[in-house]
Amino acid sequence: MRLSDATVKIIFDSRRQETLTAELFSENFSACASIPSGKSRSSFEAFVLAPHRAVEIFNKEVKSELLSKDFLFQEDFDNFLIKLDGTNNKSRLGGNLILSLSLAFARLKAKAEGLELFDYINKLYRGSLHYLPPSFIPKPIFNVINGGAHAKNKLEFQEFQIIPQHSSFKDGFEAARKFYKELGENLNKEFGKEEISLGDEGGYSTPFRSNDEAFQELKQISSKFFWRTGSFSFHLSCDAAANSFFIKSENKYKINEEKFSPEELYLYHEHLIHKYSLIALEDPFCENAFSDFSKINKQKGVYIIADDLTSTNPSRLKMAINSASADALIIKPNQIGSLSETLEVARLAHKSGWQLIVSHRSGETEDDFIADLAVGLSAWGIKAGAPATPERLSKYHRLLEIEKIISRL
Ligand code: 2PG
Ligand code: MG
Repeated sequence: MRLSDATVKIIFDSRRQETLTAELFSENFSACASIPSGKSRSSFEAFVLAPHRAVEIFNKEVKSELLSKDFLFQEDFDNFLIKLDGTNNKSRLGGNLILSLSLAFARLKAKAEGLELFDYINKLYRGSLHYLPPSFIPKPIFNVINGGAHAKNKLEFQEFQIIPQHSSFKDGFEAARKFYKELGENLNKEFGKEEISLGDEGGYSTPFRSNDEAFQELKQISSKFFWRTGSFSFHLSCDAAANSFFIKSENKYKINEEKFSPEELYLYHEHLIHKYSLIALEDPFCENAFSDFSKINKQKGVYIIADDLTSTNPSRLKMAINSASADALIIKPNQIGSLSETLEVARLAHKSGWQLIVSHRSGETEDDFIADLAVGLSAWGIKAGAPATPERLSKYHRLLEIEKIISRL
């Protein structure tokens, strides 16, 4: 496919920070993609180039190259940019610039082929020989209480989540909205309106004194739903994002003014997993703690999810697979910086029997690409924040749309 024009511009994300949006044009179609940004980033993520510099380098060095070529496949397009960058971590062109172009190209190509984006991704992911049309919507993981780097409160853990158990996404989404509303009303009563704000991902930020208190609140509401409906409606889960409360020089984790050795943190997690029947626990230890992850991964009945540990990077993932450090993987395209590489990581995890969870970033735009990505990969779950603010809702609204499309197939 030949491009007739290409632009990259600066827009603002949900934290009012500058980010990139790319638009690509072919003879008959055009397509855009915008880039999110993380706050609790690992050390292994693709380089993020300052947006002004990225626009400059795009106009000077990249645009004319793109317009002079004919790209038959997604991989040709992505590999061309990766080569043009020429560094290990995309520090010359920026992972953000490369990804904005890569995702816009995917949308353009899907349009040219007359495919829904999730179908286009599914075909790339499986290859035409093993093609199976997507038949379900991944479990939405709603982050309803924010802590850690995403909120100004005392909670060390970053995300306190609910996962509806409904068989349709539409019903689960409705139930999650009711849960979120009831949670807001309870917190208003307990703490007073002026003490409540929203964290970066739209979950509530309140003066809970401990992680335990936050889980307790979710458990109470979840039990009320159980009594009202007669069926078990929600699982609880969590992203501890332990990197952000790790003290490297001491090999300790700081929780509630107390310092925990990795062994003590293991026991703390074990207590929470059992007390709140957690179905998943993300980043229980810091980004290099492969063996501590392996130990907790022996726990039955709970998915141990790797995010900072693996950083959507194939060599990090191979290390985690070899040490059996987790059984589920966070997929964030901007950690690696192109769609093709994201798919490669997902394939590797899937081959090793890991579950996939496609994730947004804490600084988001209204771009809903990850909804199609999650469906295209037949992921186990999708993390897109609270069922509240517009940049989070855009993903859930696209999933509602996809559910309708799939039900007609
Ligand atoms: C995470 C993400 C998204 P951030 O840690 O999983 O929830 O946070 O985008 O700030 O890295
Ligand atoms: Mg995380």
